[in-house]
Parts: sequence; C-alpha cells; structure tokens
Amino acid sequence: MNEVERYEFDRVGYLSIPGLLTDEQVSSLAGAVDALEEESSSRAALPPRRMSPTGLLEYHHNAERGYYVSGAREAGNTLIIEDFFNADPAFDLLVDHAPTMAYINAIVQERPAINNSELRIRYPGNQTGTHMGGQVSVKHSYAFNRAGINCMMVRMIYFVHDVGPEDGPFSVVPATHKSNLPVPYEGRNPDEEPGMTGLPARAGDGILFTENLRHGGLTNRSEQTRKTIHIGYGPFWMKSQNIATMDEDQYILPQTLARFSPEQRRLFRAWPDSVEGPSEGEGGKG
Ligand SMILES: O=C(O)CCC(=O)C(=O)O
Repeated sequence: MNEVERYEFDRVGYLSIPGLLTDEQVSSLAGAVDALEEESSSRAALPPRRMSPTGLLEYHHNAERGYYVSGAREAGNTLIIEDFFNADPAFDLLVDHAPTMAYINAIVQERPAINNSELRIRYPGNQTGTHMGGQVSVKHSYAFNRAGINCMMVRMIYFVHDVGPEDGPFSVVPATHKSNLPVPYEGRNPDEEPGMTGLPARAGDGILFTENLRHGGLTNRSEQTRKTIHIGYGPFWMKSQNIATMDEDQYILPQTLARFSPEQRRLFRAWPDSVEGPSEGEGGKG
C-alpha cells in the first residue's frame, strides 16, 4: 500500500485497486465460480439445512465439498456460497495472495487471518441492503493509532467480470467509517440512501474496505448476473464472520488445509504464533 493509497483508505474507508489479478487468474476463478454456482444452486433448497446462528438466513450444507449455500438462482434473488475454499482448489490462489496481503498487512496490526469467504451471485433485479457505518461493534471497527491504521474486520472483493453502473455495483457511503451518529434514514435501500455511491470495476480489480464503512449493492438493472468473490480478514483471534457459521471456528476441512502451504495454513490459525495449537491431523485447523 503506497502513501496515496494509505491516505485515501483512511480518508474514505475503501480503495479501488485496478489489476489486482492477472487475466489467467480471472479466467480460472470465473470458471470455478460458474461451476460452483451450477452445482450449489441445484441443491440450495435441499436438506440438510441449517439456520445461521444470527437467525438471518437458512442454508443448505454440502458436507462433502464443505460449503454452505443460501438463496436461489432466480431474478431478483442472490445466491450466497460460503466457505468456497473447501469446494475447489482453484480458489487457493487467493489464500496468501501476495498483492492482497501487502494491503491487509498495512491495515490490520495484529497478525491477520481469514475470517470470511463468500461468493455473491446477484441476479438481475437484486440489490444488497445497506448496512454498517458509524457506531459499529468492536469487531467491525476502524481506528488509527501511533502505528497507523488499525482495522478489525476488512474485506477484499475480487471481480471476475466487468461490473458497470447498471450491473449492481458494490456501493459505499464514503467516510462513514468515521461518522459518530446513528444513520437517520429509514429502510435499507441502497438506491435511495443519500451519499450511497456505486463503484464500477473491471475484471481483475479488487475493492478493499473496512466493515466500519456503510455499504451495500445497488440494484442490478442489467441482464447480466453479477458474480464476485469476497474474502474477509481481521486479527487472528476473530471467529468466522460467515453468516452460516457466525462467531464459530473457521469451517476449513482437513483436506483443504492439507493442500495448503504453511503460510496459507497460518491464515486460518486462531491462536498466537507463540502457542502450540492442535496438530493438523488432530485439530483440523492448521
Ligand atoms: O457487493 C454487494 O452487493 C454487497 C457486499 C457486501 O455487503 C459485503 O461484502 O459486505
């Protein structure tokens, strides 16, 4: 993260990063997203089912491939596929992805770990309701201290195709990570909230943001389904921030950890480096 990027991230709470992925990576990831959409959408309404700990969403659990899926493949709806790392090694390139980690290490002061992994597949007509901003819980907070930017949870969104203004872009109310007052607007419609700004992106771009920032997704007014990959980071001790497994241990299968490098496994370790955790075989958490 260079000086200008650091300044801008602190000023507005997000950063658009052109060309974070290579063309080859984009094409491989796009294929993996399509394949998982195909499989998971046909099972989304089937048992076994699980209500999220927050009571927010109900999921189908595919224990064999290690993912949770919620929603439906239909106009106006979203398909959310969590824990996709378990389902396809094509996503491994995003674990300990050096260009991404350069940003994460610049804004998370304690050793960072991955706490969230979701594919968001947003069909025409769909929008993501506005949330966060201003006074949030500690785990979503943005702060600044003597050592610089000190974020709790942040997210990187990866784009595997172009997303224009009409294609349901991710949206933010810039600088609301520093606002002190509760949001005075009724409802959660991102199209109507004052200050909400859509962020168009090109295939291969990334958008980094603090969860303290007010954000959502504008209505997808095009014929194109919007598909993005979202990965959350925070201090290593933070539990899962996936909705299906909120505040539980990370759901990462032993076979997924087994194919990771030690550096990749470290991104799923929930204990300090000074403490010896359970071995991979026993604990399954690397
Ligand atoms: O991209 C969107 O539609 C919303 C994404 C979002 O809310 C998130 O990643 O936290």
